[in-house]
Amino acid sequence: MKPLTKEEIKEIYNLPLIELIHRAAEVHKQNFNVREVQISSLVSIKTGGCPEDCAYCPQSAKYQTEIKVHKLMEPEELSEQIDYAKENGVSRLCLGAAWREVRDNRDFDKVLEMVRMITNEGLEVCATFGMINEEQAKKLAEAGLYAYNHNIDTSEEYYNKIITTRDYQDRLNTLKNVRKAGLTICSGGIIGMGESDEDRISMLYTLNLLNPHPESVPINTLVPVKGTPLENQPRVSVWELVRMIATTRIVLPKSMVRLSAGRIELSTEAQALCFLAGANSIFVGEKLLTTPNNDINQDKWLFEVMGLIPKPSVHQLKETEV
Ligand code: SAM
Ligand code: DTB
Ligand code: SF4
Repeated sequence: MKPLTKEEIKEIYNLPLIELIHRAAEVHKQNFNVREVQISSLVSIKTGGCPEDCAYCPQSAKYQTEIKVHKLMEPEELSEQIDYAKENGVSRLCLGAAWREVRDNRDFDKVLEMVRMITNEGLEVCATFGMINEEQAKKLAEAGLYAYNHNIDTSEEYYNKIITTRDYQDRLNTLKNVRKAGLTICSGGIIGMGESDEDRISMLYTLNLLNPHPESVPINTLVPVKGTPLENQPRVSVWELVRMIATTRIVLPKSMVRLSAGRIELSTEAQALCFLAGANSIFVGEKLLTTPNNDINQDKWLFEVMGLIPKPSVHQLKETEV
């Protein structure tokens, strides 16, 4: 697909909201079974103490936050999360580590073991470990990793207001390495960090230049955490979130659009509007990485009311084809 220009994306973004939602819903229906929503859950396998200075992040060692720092988990400790996934229709487990980059050491070997273990259980595994080189991405792919999450977070123009310890190009290089290893890409961003509409448009422009498009695009709203530089940032309105989701759906028509951090602030009606505007993936479970997430029983109720069904993992689909 030919990438859209910034102007074209701007036109979509600025459509009257009702028109925008209708168009997004159409695109959604053309490309997906609208009843299916991918359910993922997160496990923070190494928490806090990160040397980067991402202004939104409670896990940066540069800020005094109330999180519990924890060294890398042992693979055996994952069994509880695997059981939870199986019991709750979760098709993807996303492992998060507060690292600047992956290092070739014993911890990396342990992580490879975790990826093998979860893949063997028929779940898709996604990892978000910071920067990686091509060789490391290949090792993860060989262990069975399905996706790598690495968010571009915001526009190229706004990036250095949020992070100074790495630049935008570092992010894009990691995404290239991930692609070269044959992994699928999960990359999106955060709204509500003080960026302008232009920045949101510019972020979607960058994502749409990736060829192929990222298979998965998380749209997070900032969770302001005490102790971080963004702790007092006002929350974005539901309408801005719906506008962003709908634009993402139209610009990246075949990508899974994930309603990610900040979902706990939304009423069930607001979440329903997000699904209507093209979101088709969520995180479930008590916590995201370090912050609270929605109640699973409420999520189940919402699925029932709207007639949504959990999307099976690629491994489960293969099994049913045999
Ligand atoms: N260290 C790795 C990295 O930065 O790629 C992986 C973990 S990092 C916590 C994953 C993503 O979580 C970030 O890129 C950011 O988009 C999101 N995130 C972190 N803190 C957040 C917050 N307070 N609100 C919303 N999203 C957040
Ligand atoms: C993403 O885009 N959002 C998830 C996942 N990818 C790793 C993480 C959200 C983290 C929110 C803050 C926290 O719980 O620490
Ligand atoms: Fe947080 Fe990841 Fe930034 Fe580290 S690199 S501070 S874990 S977002």
